[in-house]
Amino acid sequence: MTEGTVLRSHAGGHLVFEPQSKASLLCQARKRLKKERVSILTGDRVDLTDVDLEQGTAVITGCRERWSLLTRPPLANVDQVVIVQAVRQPEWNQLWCDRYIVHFQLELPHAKPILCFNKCDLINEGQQRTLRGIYEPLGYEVVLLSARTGMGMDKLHALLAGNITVFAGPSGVGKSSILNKLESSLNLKIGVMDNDFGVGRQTTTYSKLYQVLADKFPDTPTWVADTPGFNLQEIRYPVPADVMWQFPEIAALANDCKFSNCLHLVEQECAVIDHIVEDDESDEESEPQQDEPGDRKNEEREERASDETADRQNRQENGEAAMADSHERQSAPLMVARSRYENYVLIQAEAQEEYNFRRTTSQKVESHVKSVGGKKMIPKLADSYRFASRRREKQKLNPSVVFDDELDEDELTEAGTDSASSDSENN
Ligand SMILES: Nc1nc2c(ncn2[C@@H]2O[C@H](COP(=O)(O)OP(=O)(O)OP(=O)(O)O)[C@@H](O)[C@H]2O)c(=O)[nH]1
Ligand SMILES: [Mg+2]
Repeated sequence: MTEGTVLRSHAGGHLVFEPQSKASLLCQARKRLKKERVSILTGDRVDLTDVDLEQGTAVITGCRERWSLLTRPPLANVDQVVIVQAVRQPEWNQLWCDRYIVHFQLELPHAKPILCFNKCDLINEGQQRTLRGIYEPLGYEVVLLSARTGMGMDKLHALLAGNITVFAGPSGVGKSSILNKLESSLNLKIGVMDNDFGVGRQTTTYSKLYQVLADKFPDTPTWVADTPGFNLQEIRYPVPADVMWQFPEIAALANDCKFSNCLHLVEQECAVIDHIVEDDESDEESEPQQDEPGDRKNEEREERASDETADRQNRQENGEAAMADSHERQSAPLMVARSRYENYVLIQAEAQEEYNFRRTTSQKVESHVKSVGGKKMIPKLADSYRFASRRREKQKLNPSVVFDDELDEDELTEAGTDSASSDSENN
């Protein structure tokens, strides 16, 4: 019996990589596994028997324990995730970037996500430095990449070696293009941008593991998975009180707040709110490479940049902490960039909404539903709308029995004093 890795899983069977022969086999699972409802997912390590290399088939007899599980898309045994964001086309959206980070930190708590900013051929060095400056000081691995020019590919190779890595990110950011650049033989379908909306077209629709860099790292197979983009409903949120732990800079300050249950939104003497600093706008100081001269947006940007520089000088003169460049930020003590804080507030609100929704539809409420006559389920009504039980009705017939819930407050106190006085009389 040998062990294999499931490369793709669907209703018709499973494509499994067998490491000794380095062959991909088409496998069916034993009926027993289906009866036991063992679900076999892409990335699962499975036991194989009846391996027929000529036919390229085998039978799956068991599924090994998983060390991680991504739920959306369903992928087992993932080591790390590369969150791909486009810096342009579609325009970079920091809120979505932070949502993806939160989602994958929850999905893969043992591995910090790698942030990959693609299409860097469309921005200048100053803007690249700014992106780096936002996330590197927080402990994230940042890769500035261009699938078109090949920029940053060597760094990505080193990070992928020997791991199972998932590439995730919104549609159209260039996930499939990056994988094609890693291994040209993959020939993944590349989408074109929907120019009316400035977004991708969901070209990738399923998850599959691909082997890449086999010539660079022949001893340790390196696997990657391309995934479709997410929408807002698919993003995972922690309970509201735990959102802060997904933002490393906020988590670092959280213990200094006056109240231990501080959510860092409006509370008094909140260490997080006290340490908010304005964003580094250094990228705005130089012109982007590909923008047309005389662009109104750029003029506005220039104006804003000069205002910001003056403002920053003022702040520095006033002795306030300001993040002038990423180096300063790295050595700076605890602080929270305003844009990150604003995203924290929004994600906190979304988590609260999700939490409230779950509370109203959770198992606890469903458990208020009782089954009648086997299958039929009827909702349990609140006490005031329910008929009294027969036993209770019978007891009610006995006038000497008075139920506490039938007395109002005054009567209750009276009943209490009466019984107390009768007790003392008896004594
Ligand atoms: N300028 C530039 N364009 C790129 C780069 N990488 C990808 N693109 C373009 O971006 C578009 C979308 O690329 P895809 O690789 O299909 O994007 P995707 O993230 O796989 O999209 P989905 O499969 O829909 O999730 C294509 O038109 C690519 O040519 C890059 O580094 N620079
Ligand atoms: Mg794709």
